[in-house]
Amino acid sequence: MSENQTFSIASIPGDGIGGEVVAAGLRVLDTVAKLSEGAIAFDVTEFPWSSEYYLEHGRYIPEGGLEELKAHDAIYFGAVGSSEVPDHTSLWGLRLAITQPFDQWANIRPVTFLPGVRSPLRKADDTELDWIVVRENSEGEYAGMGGRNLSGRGPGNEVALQTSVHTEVGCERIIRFAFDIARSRSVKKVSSVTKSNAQQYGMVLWDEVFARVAQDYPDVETESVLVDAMSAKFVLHPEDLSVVVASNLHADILSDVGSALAGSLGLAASANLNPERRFPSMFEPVHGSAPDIAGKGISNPIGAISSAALMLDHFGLDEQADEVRQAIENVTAAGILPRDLGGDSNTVEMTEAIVSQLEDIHARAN
Ligand code: GGG
Repeated sequence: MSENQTFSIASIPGDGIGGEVVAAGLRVLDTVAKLSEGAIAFDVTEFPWSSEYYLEHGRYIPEGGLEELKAHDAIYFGAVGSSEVPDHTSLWGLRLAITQPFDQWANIRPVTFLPGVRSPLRKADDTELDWIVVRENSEGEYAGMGGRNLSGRGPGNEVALQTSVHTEVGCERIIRFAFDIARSRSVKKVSSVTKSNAQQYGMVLWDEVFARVAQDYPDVETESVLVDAMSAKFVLHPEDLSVVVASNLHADILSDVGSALAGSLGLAASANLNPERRFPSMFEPVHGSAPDIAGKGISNPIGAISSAALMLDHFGLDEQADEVRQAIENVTAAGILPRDLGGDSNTVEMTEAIVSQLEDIHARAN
């Protein structure tokens, strides 16, 4: 590794438990920097953009805010969602206001089964399960196209349109991205998910692009599965999965099912990538702001810490990323678990246990 690499990170804790899980991830990154003995540094700038900020200023991201973010190597995001702001206002005001203009078109969401964590799937007891959901992150059902109209119909007869947009370019880039990931895995398989029997335009286009792109990857096994059948497959035959590529909405739902099967939504990590690196990519736990437990210090930091490991991968710090993932595995294998996984460790105790494992792993390797 070259000496003195400094990575600038924009941190946006956001709402609810976002603050505590982002603090946990930054504590782990601090440890990675300390263990590198000066070779790596993370220069973190915190942005206070949240629902509280919105209620005070009338917007989530101030004028010029995206320009400020653009100057960073990566964004580390917590969560957005508050009982005081409609969910569609907060999602479009903060998370989508970053992912869409920064063209973070690939959202990867690994489904990871950790040792010591009980899965609701009996099969997980004796079968190696590990797959990755690749979410189209720029268009589809999240295109924001549509409208509402009451005119000429009167109260009780309103009409609303919510239009999905699937472009050939958008389908092709995410499908190729999924195939490239599949090639790097031991099981070289891509499962494409649509609902093209019912949605005969956009999702048929997706299926056709999938079939065409697949011809360029003869070494990768493929299947096309309807989203309802794929939901059943997640539960009944998850051992058949390696890379699952789906539209914005379908992949969002499927990845929640996947992380619940792995034990909890609190475990799930994600990376919103701009693969061309024209804009910073954004790393965030899949979970939301969890207002029911916010402020109690008991949230599960594993999703956020695993997302920080994905950020390390993005920086080319593969060894450090693997050490963080190993530290998490060692902690759960030792039975140190947060509340959502049936344990009694709080956020800080979980984080310190992971930090301590990271130090041990690093010391043994060096
Ligand atoms: N950390 C992820 C987060 O806060 N997500 C909020 C949310 O409601 N996401 C829904 C979505 O992105 O589709």
